[in-house]
Amino acid sequence: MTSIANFYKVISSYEEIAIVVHKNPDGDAVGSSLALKDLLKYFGKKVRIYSSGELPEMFMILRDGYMNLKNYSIFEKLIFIVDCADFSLTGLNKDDIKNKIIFSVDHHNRTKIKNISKYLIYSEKSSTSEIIYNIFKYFNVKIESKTADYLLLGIYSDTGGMLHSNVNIGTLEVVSNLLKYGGKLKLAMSCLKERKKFKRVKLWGYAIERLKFNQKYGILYSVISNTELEKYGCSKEDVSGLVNFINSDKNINIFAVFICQNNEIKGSMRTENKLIDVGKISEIFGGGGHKKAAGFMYKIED
Ligand SMILES: [Mn+2]
Repeated sequence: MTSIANFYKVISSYEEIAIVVHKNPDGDAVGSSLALKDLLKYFGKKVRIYSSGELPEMFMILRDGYMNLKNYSIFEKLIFIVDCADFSLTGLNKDDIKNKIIFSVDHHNRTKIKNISKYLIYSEKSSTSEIIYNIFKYFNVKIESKTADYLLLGIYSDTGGMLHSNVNIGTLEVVSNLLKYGGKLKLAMSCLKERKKFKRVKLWGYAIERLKFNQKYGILYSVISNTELEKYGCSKEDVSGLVNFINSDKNINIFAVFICQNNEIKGSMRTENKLIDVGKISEIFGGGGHKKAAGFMYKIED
């Protein structure tokens, strides 16, 4: 692993730097990429953020900061990838990364670090945004209020509004400091509120109604198919967050949501049971994540 101390050494040889967020980024990917851009700009770098596809609707007000990889190609020699455990989700192809340095900043545990030459991975952190905060602190860079807003968006998004068990005293300290630096929760709140659009609430209602409990293994799960997504005018991104919502009853071992679309199964799993590692289970299906929260995208071969 690259140390935070070496972070500056790595970036010092590059004038132009790219940041890439994965497909359908969540609040942490968005928040950490925007904050990292501010940090690199502070060090005098020219920075562009690329995304694989359009940003989800809930981040509409931030869309201008992103360049769609469909329309632009990456020429920068140093590419940061934030909050992305699965390289294939970046949308980067072989030519994009040929002779480039790929630098991953992340809090997802992983076994594969294919294509990545530098990395700062702290799986004990609540979010990638918290790691970016630490880099600001290490180099004593002032966090402007706008940057604090981005970091708060990331932390709030990954902790379900400070309700998940990945929140610890360190996370609270970071949030408290960000508020001190003039950060507001307004951005985080308005993005997260967007999720409660009528069509999405209807789809969630359907999925909750259809929850099934497997007594033998203690798994609570719901399966959503293409037909339902179409019926409610939703895409699979609209389901994101549902698994956190149903994660409640401590007598249940695993909470899971599966989306079956065409020849793909997207699974999201959560657990609060210390003896279970949903990250390992996800790995079986080519995914990854943490002990408590993980997901996969499984392609059914013909
Ligand atoms: Mn994250």
